[in-house]
Amino acid sequence: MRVERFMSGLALILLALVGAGVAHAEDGYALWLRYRPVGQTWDARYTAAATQLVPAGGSATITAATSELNRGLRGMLGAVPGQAASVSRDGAILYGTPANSRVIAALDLPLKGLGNDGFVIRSVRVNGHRATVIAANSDVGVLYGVFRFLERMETREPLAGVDVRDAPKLKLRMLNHWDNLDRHVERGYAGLSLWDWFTLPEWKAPRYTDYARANASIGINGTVLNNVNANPDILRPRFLKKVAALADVFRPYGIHVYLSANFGAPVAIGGLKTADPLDPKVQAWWKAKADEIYRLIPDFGGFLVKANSEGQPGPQDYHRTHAQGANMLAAALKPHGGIVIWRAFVYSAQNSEDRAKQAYSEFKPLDGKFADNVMVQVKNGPIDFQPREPFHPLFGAMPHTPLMMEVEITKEYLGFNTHLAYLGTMWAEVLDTDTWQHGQGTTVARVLEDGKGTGLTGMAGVSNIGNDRDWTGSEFDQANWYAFGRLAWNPQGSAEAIARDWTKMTWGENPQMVDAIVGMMMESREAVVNYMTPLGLAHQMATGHHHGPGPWVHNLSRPEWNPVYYNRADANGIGFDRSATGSDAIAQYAPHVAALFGSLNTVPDKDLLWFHHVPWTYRMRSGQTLWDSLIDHYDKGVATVAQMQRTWALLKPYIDKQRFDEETAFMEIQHHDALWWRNASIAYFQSLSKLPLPAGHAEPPHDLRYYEAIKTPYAPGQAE
Ligand code: GCV
Repeated sequence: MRVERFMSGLALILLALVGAGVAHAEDGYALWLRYRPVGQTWDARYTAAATQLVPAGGSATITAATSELNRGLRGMLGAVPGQAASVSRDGAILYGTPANSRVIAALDLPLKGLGNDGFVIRSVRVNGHRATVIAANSDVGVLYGVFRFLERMETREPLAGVDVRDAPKLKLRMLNHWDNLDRHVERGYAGLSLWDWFTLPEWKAPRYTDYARANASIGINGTVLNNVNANPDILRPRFLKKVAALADVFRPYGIHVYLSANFGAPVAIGGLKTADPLDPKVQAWWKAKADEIYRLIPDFGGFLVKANSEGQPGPQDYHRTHAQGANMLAAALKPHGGIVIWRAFVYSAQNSEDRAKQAYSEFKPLDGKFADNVMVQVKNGPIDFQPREPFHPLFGAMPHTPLMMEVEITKEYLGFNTHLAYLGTMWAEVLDTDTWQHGQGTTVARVLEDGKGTGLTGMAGVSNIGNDRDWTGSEFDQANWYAFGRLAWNPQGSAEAIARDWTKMTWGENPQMVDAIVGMMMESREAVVNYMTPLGLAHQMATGHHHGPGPWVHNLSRPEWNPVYYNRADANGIGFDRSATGSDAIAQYAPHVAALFGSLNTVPDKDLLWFHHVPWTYRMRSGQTLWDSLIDHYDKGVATVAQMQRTWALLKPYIDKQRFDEETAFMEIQHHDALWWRNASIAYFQSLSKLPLPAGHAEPPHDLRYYEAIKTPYAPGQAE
């Protein structure tokens, strides 16, 4: 969708809207659950469909559903309908399970096959009255149905004749918080951690409930509370009580709590001399720890583990495999129904193999060797959450192991909170890609939907949530939290449809405004790719904090932490040869995919420099030289941001001042940063290629030294 398309129409519509009244100031706290008044067009219709609430059952989850209906209907219709024990008038909303309501049971709704979390929303007749029934096999399913019902109202969908039947395609839909016990959030750009460990467990801040509401509204059902670079102290009794308090708040909303476990905990806090997974004392320690946790939190989800990666301890410290480590923890959790999520994000400075190959090399031989309550969590791409990566080869290579895909909602490599980058398109791109594992059609989404006989399927998102008033550090980053939940519920969902729903709920229903915002969102991630790392480049970010460009950096202690490792640029050309003549990373993909990526004739332009080293003068399929095309992409990225700024400026009359002003300022920052990226990258690559810029493209205003000297002290989100 092109942003320009909306521009001319917008200008006209704006004229009509001026004078219609400016929306009142908002601070973003309400997220997409704003429940703003529906206005004249919908008022009568919705009011007629919401005259009475008839809950079935009295669980905390049904109580939460009732309070959400009250909140939503009060906001949208201005009044709360009365509550009744049975349907006694037209327009009742009846919600519950067949087990708790004979009326719902008698309706004989198609609940079979919907599992615990699916639901049906349907217009029915009960006791001779028109009613809407929201039914499920469990109370949590009912709650999801209630949120979907309210979302229909927020997005102004008709309620009359409604007939929705839906269930999540993945079982685990999980946030991973990289929150430390001192409340610093690694790669967090929205303030401190939400978890106030110091005042827990006594003070359960109301915000914890709002966090649970927001997650439940998009189907998220698990949360890992602490950083994968895990402080073992989280497993001490003092902290477990605090964890239990949070679990109590989240339980009615169907959210299970998980913890990142430090593999070295038996030594660090257990007084043992070893953490060797085959040592019976170590096994007994973890078993006792699991028992202790489940006494406090009966529905505890399990452990997430980062082992033997970036300095974290792990089984390899004792010459054991990742599978031996994972299975030992899995045995401790198994009697309680808990699971282990073991991360495949491993690479080593001592290993000279192409970093993109190392996780596959480590894990592929372990396929089929994990216990049936272990999932392997694989990042979307083989390196590390870059603006664009090809899909991780493990998705096509572990036919016997349930895989969870990990994406980074927080924008460590995409400009932090101030760059507008809608990540729904990025994740959908990966999910829709065909691994060819079992022939054509084995997309990453389908791989995730296959529990390999264990029933375990899932997707995890590294949270972008902090204690900023707007939760995520910017309005548009809320969209990424929302999109993550929606895609984890349905990995085959449409990024554009999700952006549209979010936009209507977050900014308002005016169709032209919605089109304009959705247009911006749909182009935004590609803009970031273009001004940061076009044509398959990756990891060109400055050292440590990853803010701003550093394509020249070559002196870090670990080779694979240096941007030059990835761009391999020299006087002759640029790009990482991962073809058969290079690192042969393509061989980790199915033959069809390997052939596609491995040949210069077929590799998509967007992945060119990821898989190939080519001369600066290489002829692209477009007829341009690579050099000219590279410059074009940088400029296109900057131009798209400038276009987004113009579109946004036109939206001023539609949007409340606080949110409008903030985004205006953030876009200024983004434009400045995009230019910085463009100029610094061109200055560096030109120092090697010695080629002139193509006609019509401006020289960088400063020399390379100027860009190399730029520092960003105290950038947020850095570990140290
Ligand atoms: C939690 C990247 C990030 C690290 C992060 C790591 C991981 O390397 O820069 O901050 O550590 O990924 O996913 O474990």
